[in-house]
Amino acid sequence: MNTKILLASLPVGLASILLGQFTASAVPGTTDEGGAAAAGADVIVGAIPNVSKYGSVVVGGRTVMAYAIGTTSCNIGTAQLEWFASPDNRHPFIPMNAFRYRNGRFEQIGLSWGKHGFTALQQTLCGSCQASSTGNYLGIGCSDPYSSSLNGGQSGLGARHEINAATGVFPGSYNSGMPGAAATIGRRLQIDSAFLDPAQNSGSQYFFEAQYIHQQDATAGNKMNNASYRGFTVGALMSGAYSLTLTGATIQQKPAIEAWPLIDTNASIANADVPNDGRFIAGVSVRNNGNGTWRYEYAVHNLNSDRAGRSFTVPVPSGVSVTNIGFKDIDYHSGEPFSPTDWTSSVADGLVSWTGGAYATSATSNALRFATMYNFWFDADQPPQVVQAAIGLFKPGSAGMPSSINVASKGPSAPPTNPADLDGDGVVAAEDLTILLSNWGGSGEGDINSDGTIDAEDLTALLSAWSA
Ligand SMILES: [Ca+2]
Ligand SMILES: [Ca+2]
Ligand SMILES: [Ca+2]
Ligand SMILES: [Ca+2]
Repeated sequence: MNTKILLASLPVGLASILLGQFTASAVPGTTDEGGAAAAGADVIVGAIPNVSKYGSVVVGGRTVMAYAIGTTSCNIGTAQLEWFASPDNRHPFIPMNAFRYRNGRFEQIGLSWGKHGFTALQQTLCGSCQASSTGNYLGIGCSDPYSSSLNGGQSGLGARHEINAATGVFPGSYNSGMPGAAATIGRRLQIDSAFLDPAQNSGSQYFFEAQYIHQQDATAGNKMNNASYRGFTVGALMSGAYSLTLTGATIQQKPAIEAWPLIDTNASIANADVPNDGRFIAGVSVRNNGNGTWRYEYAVHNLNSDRAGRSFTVPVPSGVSVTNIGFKDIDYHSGEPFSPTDWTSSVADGLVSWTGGAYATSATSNALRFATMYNFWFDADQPPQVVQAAIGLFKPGSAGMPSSINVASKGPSAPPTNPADLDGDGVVAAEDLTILLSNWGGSGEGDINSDGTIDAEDLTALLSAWSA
């Protein structure tokens, strides 16, 4: 009998005592607009208390290590939260993720299928609890613990592709047509050993993230605060997998990408909400390479958009040299139907773009789906300025809905203009000389050295800047 089932069979007060309840301060919820909590049920992840490891399996030459994290949820809303076990679909779906910050890049390094919740206990992690009399509801103010070993139970993990994270709606009976779980790593939070190996990861910082997806919470307008994160460190290799140790407090109601600006002073993030859908969060960090180029690093996290992302574009003014374009996604596993094919990049029409397959071609093309983060980067020979980047959407929206959304970001600024290029056409040539001579002896256009007179000095400057 596992802890959850044991505790569920006990009176509420006794169960809390047996759990040795850790405490956390109650945190008010926020609406999608950041104001006071909306009325209705409002689930959050109150704590990520523990981690389980399950060894590793070599897959295609990669050593894949398997983990699970515990999640204690809280209902910080004003109504009881439905918690009916499958085949009823009124329960939370709980995907788990892992991230790494290394050399200026904040990236996803692992994902699991999602735990389908069953039976709510009525505990007090987030404050006083108005307990429900049954496990079919999480009472107002109450918390419910899922240990890491429970969240790692393979039979309780459901495929992500069945989930609409924007509405929180999914089939009550999960994993229809899906293969059984592979030994050790199947369906669990899988991380390639190379992402963890201390010998290859000097200076890396790591974070776990868990999210509760729930239709009642979404309907109430309370779905933007459903992810929380917590740091971890990597220890010794034991029994086939690195030991991972949780560090610091769980940061409630924030996805892991929120850690990026806290650990990288060059980084900033911004939300991009898709009307009638969900939220993307896009981060950018720009650093001077010290050789006349700047590295532009982007991370785009899909919190709960069902339409998903199909492209990412950053404006690039003419004359900017873009090199070293890169892309990194996170591949699904354990039989999820999604393509792993990397997006392709291009520089054209004043944009650097990354694009994946079209929904019209295949509904299982590689898209930036909920609870995943993709990375994009390039070098440019100009320093940053504030720009609007754009996320192109994968699934078509209903009538009147946009096909892409903008998000505040940074991109290369325009190259400085040559003061001798008087007509601004990019070259110093006869047209510029004509302008200078026609204004000779006067001032204004043609006064290249800005001394108030158009004279021989300006002619010399123009001729010395003459385009080959
Ligand atoms: Ca919520
Ligand atoms: Ca891929
Ligand atoms: Ca010119
Ligand atoms: Ca002059």
